[in-house]
Amino acid sequence: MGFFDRLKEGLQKTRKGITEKIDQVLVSFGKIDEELFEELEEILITSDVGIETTSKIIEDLKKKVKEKKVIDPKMVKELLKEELVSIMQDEDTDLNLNTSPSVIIVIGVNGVGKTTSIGKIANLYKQRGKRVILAAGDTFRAAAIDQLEIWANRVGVDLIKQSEGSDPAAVVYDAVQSAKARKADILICDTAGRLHTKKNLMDELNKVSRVLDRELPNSSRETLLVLDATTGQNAISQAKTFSECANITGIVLTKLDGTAKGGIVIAIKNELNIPVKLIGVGEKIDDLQRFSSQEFVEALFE
Ligand SMILES: Nc1nc2c(ncn2[C@@H]2O[C@H](COP(=O)(O)OP(=O)(O)OP(=O)(O)O)[C@@H](O)[C@H]2O)c(=O)[nH]1
Ligand SMILES: [Mg+2]
Repeated sequence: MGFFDRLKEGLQKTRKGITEKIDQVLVSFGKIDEELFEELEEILITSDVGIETTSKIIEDLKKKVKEKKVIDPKMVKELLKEELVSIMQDEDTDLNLNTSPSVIIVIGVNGVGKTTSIGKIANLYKQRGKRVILAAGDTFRAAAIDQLEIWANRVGVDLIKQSEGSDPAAVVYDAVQSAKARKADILICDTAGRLHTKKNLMDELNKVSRVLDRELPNSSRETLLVLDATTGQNAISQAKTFSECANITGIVLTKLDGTAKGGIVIAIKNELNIPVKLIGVGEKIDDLQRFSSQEFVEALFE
């Protein structure tokens, strides 16, 4: 299956939740009036686009309808598509991995899909001929190390690990030395999503970050925050919390296939000042895609 069809398939539920409902509204209205906008507004809000972002979309849409003197409700769909693409603005979603080694740190609360996404990212770059090393920086649970090891074996990349409970910064230090010795192109570090307190978690991330600053001062680094699309508006508050202590360079939005409320992408793009770089559309190894607003809207509405 091609990339675009895979995206469409991953967005099935959201297509039902947003697009089909919008189509129903547009065919059921004989003219464009306030009530039609209210119906559209409700569809967007219930799809997790968020109140703030929805208000802006509806306002802009009303303006466009007026400017273009549109009278047929069916024409509203094209205008809405345009509006969604423009509100999401396509930034540069390339991962900045210009040095060898480059580092990717993957952070986020527990269960959002960090480890799985690391496996998928490793696969993506291995396929492109890059030498990838994984660091098992989630030492909080033994199962976390095992899970990453399974991914490392599946993809065919090296894993640097220590025992459960060891210092994640020490694991990352080891991994950096290996990455240098083995001339790796990309080092990807897993981190714990679950610790006793938020402060523990943030201290741990800071410590890992300091090791990388010291050991690889001139290396490209991506700090990717993983957010679970099925958690809705909660994802936005997680991003705000992590932003306070990490210099997040991109978001990986997982489990888009598992929600009818994929409108969360639109809210994230509009409310946070962080680019969505990758999206997860399934549990399989190649179910991770580069994000493009244009393609997202096309896949949603086509
Ligand atoms: N459907 C679907 N499931 C996903 C996706 N990404 C991850 N998952 C699933 O989400 C679950 C949790 O994923 P993990 O990768 O273990 O999450 P984590 O953030 O590493 O979790 P902790 O290590 O507990 O903090 C697993 O069952 C994954 O298969 C996705 O894009 N789509
Ligand atoms: Mg994990």
